[in-house]
Amino acid sequence: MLAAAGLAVPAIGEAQGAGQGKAGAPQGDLMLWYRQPAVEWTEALPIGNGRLGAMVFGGVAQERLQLNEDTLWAGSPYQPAHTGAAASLDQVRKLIFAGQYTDADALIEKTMMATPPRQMSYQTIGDLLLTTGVSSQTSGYRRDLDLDRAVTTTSYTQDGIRFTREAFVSVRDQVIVLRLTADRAKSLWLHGSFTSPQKADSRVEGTDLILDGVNTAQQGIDGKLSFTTRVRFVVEGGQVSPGDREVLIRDADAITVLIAAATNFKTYNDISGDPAAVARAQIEAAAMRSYADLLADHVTEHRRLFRRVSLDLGRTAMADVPTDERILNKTGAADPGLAALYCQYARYLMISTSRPGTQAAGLQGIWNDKLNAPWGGKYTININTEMNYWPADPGNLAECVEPLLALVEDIAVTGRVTAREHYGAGGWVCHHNTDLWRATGPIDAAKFGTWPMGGAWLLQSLWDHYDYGQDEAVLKRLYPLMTGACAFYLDALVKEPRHGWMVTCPSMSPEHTHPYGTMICAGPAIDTQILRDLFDRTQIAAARLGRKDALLPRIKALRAQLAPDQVGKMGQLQEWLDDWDMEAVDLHHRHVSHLYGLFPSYQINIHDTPALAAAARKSLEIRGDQATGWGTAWRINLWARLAEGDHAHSILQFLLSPERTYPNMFDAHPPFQIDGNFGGANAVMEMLLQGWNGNLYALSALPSAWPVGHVTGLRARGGIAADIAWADGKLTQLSLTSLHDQTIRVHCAGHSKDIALKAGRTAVLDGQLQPVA
Ligand code: FUC
Repeated sequence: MLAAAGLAVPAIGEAQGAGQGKAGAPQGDLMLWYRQPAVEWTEALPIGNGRLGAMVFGGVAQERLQLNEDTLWAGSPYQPAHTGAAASLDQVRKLIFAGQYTDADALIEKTMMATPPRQMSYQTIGDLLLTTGVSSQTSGYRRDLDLDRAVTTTSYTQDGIRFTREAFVSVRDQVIVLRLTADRAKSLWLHGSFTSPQKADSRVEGTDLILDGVNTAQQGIDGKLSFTTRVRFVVEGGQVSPGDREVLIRDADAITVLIAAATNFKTYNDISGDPAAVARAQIEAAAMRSYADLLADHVTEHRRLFRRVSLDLGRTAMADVPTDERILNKTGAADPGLAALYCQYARYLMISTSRPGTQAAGLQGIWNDKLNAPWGGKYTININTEMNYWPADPGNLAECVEPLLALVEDIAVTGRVTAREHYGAGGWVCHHNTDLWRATGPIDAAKFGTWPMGGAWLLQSLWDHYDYGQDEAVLKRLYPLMTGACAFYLDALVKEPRHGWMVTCPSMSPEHTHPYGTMICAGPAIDTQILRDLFDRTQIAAARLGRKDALLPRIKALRAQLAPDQVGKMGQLQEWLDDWDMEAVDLHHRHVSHLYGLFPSYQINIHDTPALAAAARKSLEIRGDQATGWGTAWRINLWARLAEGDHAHSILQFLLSPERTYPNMFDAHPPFQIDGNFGGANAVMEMLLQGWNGNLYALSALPSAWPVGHVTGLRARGGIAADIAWADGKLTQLSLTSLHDQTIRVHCAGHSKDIALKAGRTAVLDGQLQPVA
C-alpha cells in the first residue's frame, strides 16, 4: 500500500510532497558515482542553483571547478531587426508560390536576415584551480553526486589520511561552497588560483582571491558585461598566505571555500549593475554562517522540490555498479534502475538550472566551459528550449518554469520590432533562436532562420504549464502574450493559391531540406498545428478570463481557414503542403516537426483521431528510431503517445547507451545538449501517465521491461497529482488528488471509469479502478 502522505498535491512552493522520505528507490540509489576523477568535462559533475553553476572534477592533486554565471553571455544590448526587410516579402511569397524555392531562399538571404545574422553565445567564467598537494599513492577513491542532497563528494586516502571534499551551490546564500576536511589535524594544504579564457585579471584583496573581467564582443556587438568572481577561504587552523594572484593555505584542519560571482546584467536592455558590490555582499553574508548551517539550509531547500517525486522501476545488481560502467553495460544485464536514475537526474538538473529569478535553461543548462559554446549555448526554440521544459510540470517542478515565462514576456516586447520590420505586421514574432539580449530575428542562414513560429511554440509550452497547475495568475500573464502572437498571424498569414488555405509564408519545416534544394516553403504541417493550438487556447483563455477582445472572432474565422493535416501516398502524415516526404533529402532527419501534433501537442492522438495517429506512426517508422540526443528523446515520447511501451523502451535503451549518454549522464547530441536529458526524462513519465481534456491514462505505455514498480507525486493536466503502483505489468493501485473539484475519466488496460475528485482529498483506486478508500 502506498503511504497516505505520498498522495498530497503539493501546492507550489510548499514543503510537503508526495512520497517524501517514504516510498522510492532504496537508499543510495539516487546517486551518480565513480571510482576515478574526471578527466573530460563530460565526466565532471554539475552543481548549480539556477544562476551559479560549477562542474566539479574531483582530481586528487588538483581540484578543478569550472564556473558559470547565467548572465555571462557575449555582447551587450542590441536590436537586430533588419530595417525594411518587409519590402522583399511580396516577391519572396510570389517565388515560393511559383515553386522557385531556391530563388526565394537567395532573396531572403540577401535582404531579410537579422543584423547581425547570428546571436550571442553563453560564456564560461573560467576555472578555479585548487592544488591540494603532491600526488602520492591514494586508495579508496570515490566521487559521487547525491541527487537527494544536491551535494557532490570526493574522498580518498593518502598517506593514511582520509581526505573529503563536499561541494554544492546554495540558493539561500547565492554562493558555491566547497568544504575540504581530513581525518587528521593540520593535514590540508591548498593553493588557489584562477584561469580563464576571458579578458580577465586575478588579484588578491586581503585573503580573498578575485577574478575581474569583461565579456567578449561577437558579431560586431561590443562586449560590455563586466563580471566579478570572489573567493573567500574560511580556514580552520593553519596559515593563509596571500600572493599576487593566488592564495596559499598550509597545515589547516578544514577549509571552506566560498565562491560568489555576478555580472552587471540587470535586464536584456539594462546593464547598470554593480557586480563587485553584489559579490562582496554575498561573500560577507555567507562567511558569517557556519558550514553546517549553509549545508543544512541548502539540503532543505533542494529536498523541498526534489522529494516531491519518487520513482522505482525495479532494482537489479547493476544498481550497485559505478555509473560510468552502468552506461557502458558491457554484460547487457537488465538495469531498469538506470532509467529511473536518468529521470531523477533530469529533475535534479532542472532544479539546479532554472529557478524563479534566474535565466531559463539554454542548450547546456547553465554548464558551459567555452566562450563560443556549440550553437552559442543559446535558446534554440524550434524544439530544444521547449523540450528542456517538458518534464518540469509532470515532474512536479512547476516553479522551475518561471524563467521561461519571463523570457517569453521579454521576447513579446523585442519581437514587436521584428514583426513590424520583417513582416509589416502587428503583434510579436520570434524565429528559431533567442539569446540573453532577447534577439528575435531570422539568423544563421535563410534556410535555418526563416521560421516565424518559435515564439508561438514557446507559448504552447507555457500553456501546458498553466494546464498542469491551473494557476489563474499564470493565465493572466499568458493571455496578452498569446493575443500578441495571434495579432501577428492575423497580419502575416497569406492565402495559398491552390486550396485557398491560410498559411505561413515564408517558413520551413525546421531544418529539413525538401526535394527542391532548400528548406524554405509555405505552410509546413508543424506551423498549422501550432497555430491551431495557439488559436484554440487563446479562445479558452479568453473565456476563462471573461475577455471579449475584438481579435477573438477574427482568429476564430482564421482558424477555420487553416490547412488540414494531410495523409500522403505512403500513408504518412505529410510534413509539407505537398506530398514530398519520400523525396526529402534525409528520410531519417533528426527533426520530426510534423509530429508536433502527436507530441508535445495532443491534437492528434490514438483515442480521438486514430486515422491521423496511424499516419503519424507511419511517419515515425519512416524516420527511424535513432537520431541525435534530443531527436532520440522526441521519438521516445512519440512512441509513448502511441501507447507502444516496448518500442519506446527500446529507443530509451539507445538514449541511455554510451552513444547518447556521457559518463556524467549528460546527453550526447553530440556534443553535450541538455535537451535530451529533459526529453528522455519526460518520456519515462509519459510511459507511466498521460492525460488531457479530462482524461487520464495510467500506465499508458508501460514496457514489459518494467514489470514491477511505483511512482509517487507525478502531475497531470488539470491540477492532478498521481501515485501509481504496479506488479506483473498491471496496475495495483492508483491514487489521485486534485487541486479542485472535478470529475475525470480514468483509463487503464481497457478499463475506463469516471472518478469524482474533491479538492485536496485523495481518491485511491485498485487495479480495476474500483475505489479502495
Ligand atoms: C537545432 C538542431 C541541431 C542542434 C541545434 C542547437 O538547430 O537541428 O541539431 O540541436 O538546434
